[in-house]
Amino acid sequence: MYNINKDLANIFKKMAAIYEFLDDRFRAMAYQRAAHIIEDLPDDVRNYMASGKLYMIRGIGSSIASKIEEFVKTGKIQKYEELKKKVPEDFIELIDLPGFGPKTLKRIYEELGISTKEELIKALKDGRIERLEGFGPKKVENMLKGLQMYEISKKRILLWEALQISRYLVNRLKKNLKQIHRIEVVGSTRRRKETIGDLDILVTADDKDRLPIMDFFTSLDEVSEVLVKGPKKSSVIMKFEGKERQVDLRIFRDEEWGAALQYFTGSKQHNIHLREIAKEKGLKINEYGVFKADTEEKIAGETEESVYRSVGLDWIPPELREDRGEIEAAMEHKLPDLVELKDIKGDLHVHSTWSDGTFSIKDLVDFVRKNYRYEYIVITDHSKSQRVAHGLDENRLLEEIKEINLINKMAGLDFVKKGIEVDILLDGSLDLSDEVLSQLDWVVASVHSHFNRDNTDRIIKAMENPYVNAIGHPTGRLIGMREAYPVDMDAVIKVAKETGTALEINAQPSRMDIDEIWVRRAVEEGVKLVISTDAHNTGHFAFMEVGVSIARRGWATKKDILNTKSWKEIKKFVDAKRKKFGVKV
Ligand code: DGT
Ligand code: CA
Ligand code: CA
Ligand code: ZN
Repeated sequence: MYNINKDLANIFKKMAAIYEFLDDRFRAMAYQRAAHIIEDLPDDVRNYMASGKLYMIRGIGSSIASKIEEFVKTGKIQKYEELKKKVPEDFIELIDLPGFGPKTLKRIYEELGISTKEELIKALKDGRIERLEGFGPKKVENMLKGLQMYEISKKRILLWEALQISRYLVNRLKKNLKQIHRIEVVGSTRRRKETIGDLDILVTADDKDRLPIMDFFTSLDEVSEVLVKGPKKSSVIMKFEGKERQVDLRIFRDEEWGAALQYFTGSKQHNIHLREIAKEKGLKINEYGVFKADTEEKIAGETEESVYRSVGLDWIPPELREDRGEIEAAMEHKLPDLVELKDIKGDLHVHSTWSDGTFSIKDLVDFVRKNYRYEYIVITDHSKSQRVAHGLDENRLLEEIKEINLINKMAGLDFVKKGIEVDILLDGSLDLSDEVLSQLDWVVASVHSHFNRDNTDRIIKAMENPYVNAIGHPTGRLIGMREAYPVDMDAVIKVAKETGTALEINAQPSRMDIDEIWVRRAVEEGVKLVISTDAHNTGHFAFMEVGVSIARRGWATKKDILNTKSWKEIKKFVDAKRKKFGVKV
């Protein structure tokens, strides 16, 4: 079944915001905390319920646990329905947007008598809100931007979410419909774009089985509306995590599989270019196959390879199909040998309970050793200026180093590496001394403040520190929430190369930072990249998959990604930088 923790967490966040609006700080905090705990649970709450452990989750009181139970059983929380009636209806969707929030909305409601989204937008634009005490033009600009990003994010979901939904649907269809011969998710999800519009699923089956398949698909629990229902194509609206998604299902014959797969994977630009090439060769490509233009004779279509081969191309990995030079490369047999998930040997950015992670180092190690074939992980907790994240000062970091040494010693391994995610301060200096940084195996430096200013100089200065090995989430964007801060990435890439510093591809689903465009530029410039999950709990290690997708979409090969290498090689990278700067290795 589809994991419902996120749905629940979203409801609890809304409840927290409403309580805040109603000046009930105590309950607001309790629900906020519950939302975070549920988001971070490694397992679906229904499994906790089934095994009788729901009332034992740390930090969840019995009143909240009973609401979880109610939600699982009825799909609703009565208390939430009651609370919603106590604030203006339109505020429910706005109340947790960046720049809005319960306090802001409350003042707008009380001081201007505004209670609808329409009036609110009008007041943002005509200066009424700007004139409220403590608001001003900057705040209003941020609110309008927040609203705009929210409207966009409603239309597209994150790749990670699309993959979870797709896999859930594919499993349901496969399990219940033995008539299905082949099934694949196509469209932008198969190309692993960072955000996804609608979901496209392709299957093959015998003609007589088409209708029963469509009957099953259009009557799934999650379907809220059937847009089109036919024997070849159906489109429905499904509801996941409170968001509406369109899902298209198309049925083809087995002999058409490759052509349909190719056509519906897209992208549109890639397909257009491919068909131009076919035309020059006197061929015609459509979703049913490749045909001779004059005689209509079918010459390919059962496999995707056959479609590409028919026009003289190598098979092209879906991640590259954006018409950005991949067709030319396939023609010359020069496609890059893209990095794969199985090449990854470890994770270089992991948080533990020493800062804001959910699990102890010991638990993280046990989990990773059990579930992944990694050779190492690096614990990189936050440094001291991240107060809300319980960032480490020099003394606590030294304590953490001791604990790591002990864990390694007891296991007779050298699996856990000592690291830090050190804050880059406003002037580009770091938040911990070189003395202590020099004792670490790996240092990630990140910007976590002053998102409005140009951060180029700050990041460059950090890269000039001999102990900094990677820049974490280099552009600071949060998809659908916060744009990248101003930063000259070309300059950053240049200095990364000169100093021997790696750039991070942060695999957190809403970060995907750096993006595919900058990955490709870094690869072209010969800058080393790392793919890191920035894990704050054990469930996050799985994000590596989408990090690898971004790398692949940026044409990265195994040799471009440092964490495809053994620790010995990574140490060489670290030592080379220290030598270059003339400090002790
Ligand atoms: P999305 O849904 O906005 O994230 O992006 P896609 O790429 O999944 O786009 P979608 O769902 O409209 O169509 C899926 C694929 O089907 C698309 O990548 C290429 C193919 N396709 C759909 N409609 C057309 C069309 O009118 N012309 C061409 N050439 N291809 C199409
Ligand atoms: Ca699509
Ligand atoms: Ca579609
Ligand atoms: Zn960070």
